[in-house]
Amino acid sequence: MRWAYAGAIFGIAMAGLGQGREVVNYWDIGYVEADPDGEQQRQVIGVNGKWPPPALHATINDTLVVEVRNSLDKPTTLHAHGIYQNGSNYMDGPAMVTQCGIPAGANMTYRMAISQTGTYWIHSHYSAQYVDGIRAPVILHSDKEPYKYDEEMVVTLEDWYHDQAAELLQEFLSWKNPGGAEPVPSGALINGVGGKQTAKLAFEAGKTYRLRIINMSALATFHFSIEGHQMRVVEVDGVDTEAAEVGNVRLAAAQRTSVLVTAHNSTAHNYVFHADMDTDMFDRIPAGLQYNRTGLVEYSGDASVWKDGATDWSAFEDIGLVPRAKEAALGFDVSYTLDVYFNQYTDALNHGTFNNISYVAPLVPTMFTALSTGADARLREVYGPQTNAHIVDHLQEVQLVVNNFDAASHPFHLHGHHFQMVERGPAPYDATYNPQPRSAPMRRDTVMIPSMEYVILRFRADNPGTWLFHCHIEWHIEGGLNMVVVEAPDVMQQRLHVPQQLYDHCASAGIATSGNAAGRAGLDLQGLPTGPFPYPLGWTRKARAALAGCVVAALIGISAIVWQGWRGRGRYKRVGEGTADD
Ligand SMILES: *[C@@H]1O[C@H](CO)[C@@H](O)[C@H](O)[C@H]1NC(C)=O
Ligand SMILES: *[C@@H]1O[C@H](CO)[C@@H](O)[C@H](O)[C@H]1NC(C)=O
Ligand SMILES: *[C@@H]1O[C@H](CO)[C@@H](O)[C@H](O)[C@H]1NC(C)=O
Ligand SMILES: *[C@@H]1O[C@H](CO)[C@@H](O)[C@H](O)[C@H]1NC(C)=O
Ligand SMILES: *[C@@H]1O[C@H](CO)[C@@H](O)[C@H](O)[C@H]1NC(C)=O
Ligand SMILES: *[C@@H]1O[C@H](CO)[C@@H](O)[C@H](O)[C@H]1NC(C)=O
Ligand SMILES: *[C@@H]1O[C@H](CO)[C@@H](O)[C@H](O)[C@H]1NC(C)=O
Ligand SMILES: [Cu+2]
Repeated sequence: MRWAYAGAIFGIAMAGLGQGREVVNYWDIGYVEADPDGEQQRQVIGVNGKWPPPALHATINDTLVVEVRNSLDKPTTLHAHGIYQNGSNYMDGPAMVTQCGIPAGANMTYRMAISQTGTYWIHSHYSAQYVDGIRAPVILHSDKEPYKYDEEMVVTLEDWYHDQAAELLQEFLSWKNPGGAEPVPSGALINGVGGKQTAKLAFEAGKTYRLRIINMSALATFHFSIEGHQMRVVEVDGVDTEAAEVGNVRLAAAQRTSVLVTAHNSTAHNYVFHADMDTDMFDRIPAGLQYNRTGLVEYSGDASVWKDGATDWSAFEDIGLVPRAKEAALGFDVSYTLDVYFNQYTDALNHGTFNNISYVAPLVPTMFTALSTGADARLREVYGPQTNAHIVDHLQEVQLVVNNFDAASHPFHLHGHHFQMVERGPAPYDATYNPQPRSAPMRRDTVMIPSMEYVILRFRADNPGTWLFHCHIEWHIEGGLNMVVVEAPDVMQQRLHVPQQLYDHCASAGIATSGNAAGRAGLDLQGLPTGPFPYPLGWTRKARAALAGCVVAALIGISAIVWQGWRGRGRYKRVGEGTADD
């Protein structure tokens, strides 16, 4: 008792200085076997010999520490999705943007000062690794929650694949898949269970629950609803909102929503809840795929299930929500328009692109280039033609106009910031149309943009660093739908002190930590791979098929050594890939 008391005093004393506790978690990341849907045992990536990885909890002003040991046979990294990393860009995690992968067998300490509250998640940002299961909730508690509730529960929704992500990726990025059809999941998991098992939420009569719903999908969007219960949205992506009554919530990959649900006073019935995957994104629906999952809100073990099947699928519009902490719409000192297209490129693969540039990782992580190139760091060219770097100055108000010209919806995520959703409408956005900005626009960190619509996003450049902006569908990240905001490189150079371990990881992988994207001085980018490029205008489908056919025929006839050579030349690195030969 004495110790607990002393601990509490200590905690309060520290909080008085504006500093919380240090919350240390040990994460030994390694392979484990799991069979969450009872349909197929497979190798997954877990933590401390278990899967799913445990949720992380911290309170505002704490320092959240994750001591990682990489027990995989390949590099890994962790990205705490939605956490600002203010002054600690190097803890953000995307490989080849802010760090090299943590080499197999090495360790890394992620230290994150927590200045936020709400519902977040953490996942590997190395290649398509998170699809293999290395993803977990991060719950950041407040000392003064704006809403009263009796208990909280985390509800994770994720699509699940029976095959290894590396194999799926190979099939996705293949000349045999010129249309870019994404791998269709084998099923969906609710709180880590699927197949014939039923996820249960235990409710007690009369209590009010906060459900923190997190979409940890690689591809699927979910619609969530509970039969016979009202839900009130009170948080999206860590931003507290005015309570909004809804029949269902829609969550695209990487989005989070908290809803308050008040339990009935009677325990006479249990109720069905729904988590339906939106099949619009699926190229095909394999026989037997259970895309509509249900679970049980359980009041009593022997109560009958109350069913009327009535679910409210009315549209859920996040842009109509109102944040509790209201901020006037920002203006903009700089505006970048980003046109989203998917097309087959000259390497015969289908690529996701912003302004017809498909992202290819540089040879030096972008943060190290920003830190080591002095005044040149303000030139877009030093980051190389394929990183799609966009430079913004310290404290500028920045506008991103994103036109989604693709046939599918995409959830876009900006690292390091919450952005305001200022406006949306049919694409393309017409700059002469100057809409009256919303008075207190909603903020979040991941926005779903439907096909042929635009969204205008604004944020203040108050967090010096290199921040990825990308579609959060894992297959599209790998297909190149990324770009980097290089925010205030001059201030980064003054303020960021990169821990030695990051340099060591790069050194052991043979990756340079200074110079331009090619690791050279000035604007000499010799050695940096370029392309793939769009096909020249006028190239017909047939001509492209013929070119792809030629490449393939040539490859089949050529020896393995030449194949390796071709692969080395034609290959480009994507986010998350450390070395050319992994
Ligand atoms: C967190 O720090 C801020 C400013 O330093 C302070 O106002 C707030 O009370 C602190 N909150 C907690 C829970 O310690
Ligand atoms: C990594 O950490 C583990 C345990 O925390 C330790 O046993 C091991 O020696 C460390 N490895 C390296 C390469 O520092
Ligand atoms: C999760 O996000 C994906 C991708 O946008 C989406 O297809 C899926 O329906 C979402 N799941 C939920 C439960 O919202
Ligand atoms: C449950 O009972 C309380 C107290 O009698 C009442 O205020 C509340 O409205 C009831 N809730 C429901 C959902 O009927
Ligand atoms: C799945 O749920 C959707 C609503 O999200 C509904 O329109 C559809 O009919 C359902 N399909 C099946 C097979 O239950
Ligand atoms: C980008 O590609 C699209 C689709 O192929 C094309 O319509 C557009 O004109 C291109 N934009 C630029 C700036 O080249
Ligand atoms: C980062 O911290 C500075 C103060 O040190 C603050 O002005 C700024 O708003 C913060 N930015 C974010 C995104 O948290
Ligand atoms: Cu996408």
